[in-house]
Amino acid sequence: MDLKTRVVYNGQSFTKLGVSARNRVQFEGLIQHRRSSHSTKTSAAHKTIFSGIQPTGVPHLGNYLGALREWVQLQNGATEGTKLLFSVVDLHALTVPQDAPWLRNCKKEMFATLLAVGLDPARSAIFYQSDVSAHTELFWILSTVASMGYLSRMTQWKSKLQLPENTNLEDSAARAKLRLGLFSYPVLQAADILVHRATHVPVGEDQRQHLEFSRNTANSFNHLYGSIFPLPEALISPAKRVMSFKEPTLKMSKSHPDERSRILLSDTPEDIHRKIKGALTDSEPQLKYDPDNRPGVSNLIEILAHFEGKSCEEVVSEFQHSSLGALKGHVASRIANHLQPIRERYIALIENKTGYLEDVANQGSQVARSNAERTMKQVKEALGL
Ligand code: AQP
Repeated sequence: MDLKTRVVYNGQSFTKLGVSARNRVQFEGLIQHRRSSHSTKTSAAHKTIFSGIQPTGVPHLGNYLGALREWVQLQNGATEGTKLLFSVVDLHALTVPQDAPWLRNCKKEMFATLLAVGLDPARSAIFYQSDVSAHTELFWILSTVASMGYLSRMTQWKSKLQLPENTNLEDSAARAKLRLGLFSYPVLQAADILVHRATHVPVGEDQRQHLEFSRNTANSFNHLYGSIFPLPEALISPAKRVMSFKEPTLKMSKSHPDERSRILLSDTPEDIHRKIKGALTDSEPQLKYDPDNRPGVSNLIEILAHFEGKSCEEVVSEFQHSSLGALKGHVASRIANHLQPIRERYIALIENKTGYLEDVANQGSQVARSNAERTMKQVKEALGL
């Protein structure tokens, strides 16, 4: 079935995007730069790029700048032969209690967003994690080599349960609240990456710790059973941590209770202007980039810098004679203009009744399944299963 030529929305067909020579050079440069800062060597001939996002709500600006925009850039600049796999990691969403109709809807919204931002099913396998059972099969196998000590030191389970960072497993609050799924979530994430033998994983800074854990787990497995998994390298986005508009010392998050703390990719220009206008800043008269002491205004400067491809210093010098209100207005317009076509594509995809999203998901899961099964065959042979 040729999905490329079948669907046209708003006069725009969802076909493969051209790979310009410039993009290709940028991509190669990015990989090369990052490879040189790691000890692991990966063959240029076997690049596999994998990443995932949880269906816990429509993605926000942090997800976009920290992950999704990078995924699309990597896809558009990828050389022939690079494997690209992107997953809506629905099993991870189960680490907190879910309502079935809500989750079903969130999955669809997330899938539509991945296409709306520019992932191209003709180039990338886009799939739901739960459609590829090898992810959970490898999760079990990796859990037999994953270190409990390492997992207990990780921050995610503590922050999700709102426990202090120095909490350990002996702590009574941890014992009462912690479930095995939340605790072992990084093992499933390692399986997501390793089952596709990913060499490069584009993520936001908050995922660096999980990537290190994946490498550690791959190493433990390889040491015991033979060299099956490449050690995946994190491709950390330049937008490391986009901060909350209401609590700018916390990262922007889908699950924060205050919806004004984040801009969603589906927000209208009016929503965007309202949220930026209400963003918590300070009363200092002079504009200054100082994330430690002035996190609110620094967050706005950083966001603008990411959209305009400038440094924070350049943004500050451009706005040094302007009011904070003028800066806010400019940031809001910049974001609104950038997100407008994404929002239009998103709405068209969500309203489409032809089964297009399901077709793309089926196509993506077939590719992902066959890729994962090749790994599982080797893993099982190595284990004697
Ligand atoms: N604020 C952020 N700044 C930069 N990057 C971010 N990412 C998330 N928040 C920011 C990156 O987005 C990708 C997908 O994240 P995820 O949904 O799988 O999980 P998350 O990191 O837990 O994201 P949220 O928004 O905070 O979701 P909830 O509230 O459900 O936990 C990742 O690459 C992440 O780095």
